[in-house]
Amino acid sequence: MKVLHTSDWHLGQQFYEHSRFEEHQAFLNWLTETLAAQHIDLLLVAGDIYHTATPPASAENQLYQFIKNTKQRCPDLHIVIIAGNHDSANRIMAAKPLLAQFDTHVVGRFDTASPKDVVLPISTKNGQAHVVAMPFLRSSDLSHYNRQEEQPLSYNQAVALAYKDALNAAGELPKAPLIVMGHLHAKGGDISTDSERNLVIGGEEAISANIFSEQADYVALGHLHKAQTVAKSETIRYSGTPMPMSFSERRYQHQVMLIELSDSSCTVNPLYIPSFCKVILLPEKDCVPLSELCELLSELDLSDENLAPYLRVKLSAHDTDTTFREQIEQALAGKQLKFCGIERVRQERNHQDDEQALFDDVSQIEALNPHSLLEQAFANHKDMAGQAVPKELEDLLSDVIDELNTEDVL
Ligand SMILES: [Mn+2]
Repeated sequence: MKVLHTSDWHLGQQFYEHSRFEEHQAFLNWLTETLAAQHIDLLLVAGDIYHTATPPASAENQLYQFIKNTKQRCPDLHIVIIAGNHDSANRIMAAKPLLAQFDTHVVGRFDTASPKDVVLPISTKNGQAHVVAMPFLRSSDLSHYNRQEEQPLSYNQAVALAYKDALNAAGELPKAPLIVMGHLHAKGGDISTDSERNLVIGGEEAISANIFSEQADYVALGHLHKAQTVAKSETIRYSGTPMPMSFSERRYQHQVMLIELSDSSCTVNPLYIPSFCKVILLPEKDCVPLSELCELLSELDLSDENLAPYLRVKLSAHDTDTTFREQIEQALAGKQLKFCGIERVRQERNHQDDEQALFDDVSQIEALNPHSLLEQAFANHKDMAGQAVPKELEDLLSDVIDELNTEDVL
């Protein structure tokens, strides 16, 4: 049985105020072709179908057209869709009876009183599987658990309980390969620098991968935008978004996961998604003088691009020519572009580790702040516990950091 796992489409999203409709359409067309070419039996979409709880009608239309077209091309295909934190559970569920006619199963909400509702026995022409289709869990979905316990459960504990109940319900069914779907931040996942910053700070809401059970043959996750394995397991994966969600992802290859499941084995391989709409940042590295920047812009050759690329421009804040906007506009005149603004850069970063820094883990960056490290060192030292860091020492550290900054070492 062949399964394809994708997530975080964010249909209806705008990128710097530009509609992504055409880009989404190009992806969906590619997906339909890929599902047909790869003879896929089951498509899993692990949440965040839409970008907002009230997507534009065009985005909903796009999803339904995709399902209709794809079922025409691949009549035997089954589809499972779960709601993510961006989706409205009710809206996703509204079309459930109609979508069922297209072998498309949608799960918007988890009900603690009926965990079996998220367990879907899927029977394809090349085999069967049970899918635990767990949507994004809001605290309010889990409040019933708290009424049963003496001690209130943490969010993470309640989520673990929800998965346990659903997996138990799946365990009561006749034996078949088990797939678990979820939309959450599982422990160990990397965070993309810009586009998910507001999701989780310092990994506080990250949930241990243990909750998915050893019984699961494959765990299809959504929520994090970079494709990755979780807890070093080849079969617990985020597929990531199909397209860049920020300029930091401009050189990253987006992907979907292709899973081959049998009674005894599970192999997973990524399939790379073509870039349908280029994301360009100029200059790529350090800022250059305005005249040089304008030259770079005039030289941009976009004749090979199907869809107008996104372009963002960097200019040093020290460049004080007040006509910079006009000059940049002039350099771009007549070019088919989606302009995403001019970034005034105060301080150049060190670009040595640019590739590496693409998806820096926010918690790691926070942990490496020298001042908080100093505070921690004080708090942890047996002789100084409870004492504040002396001001002289703080100042000394600031001086050293400033010095290193001017030498461009940090
Ligand atoms: Mn999400």
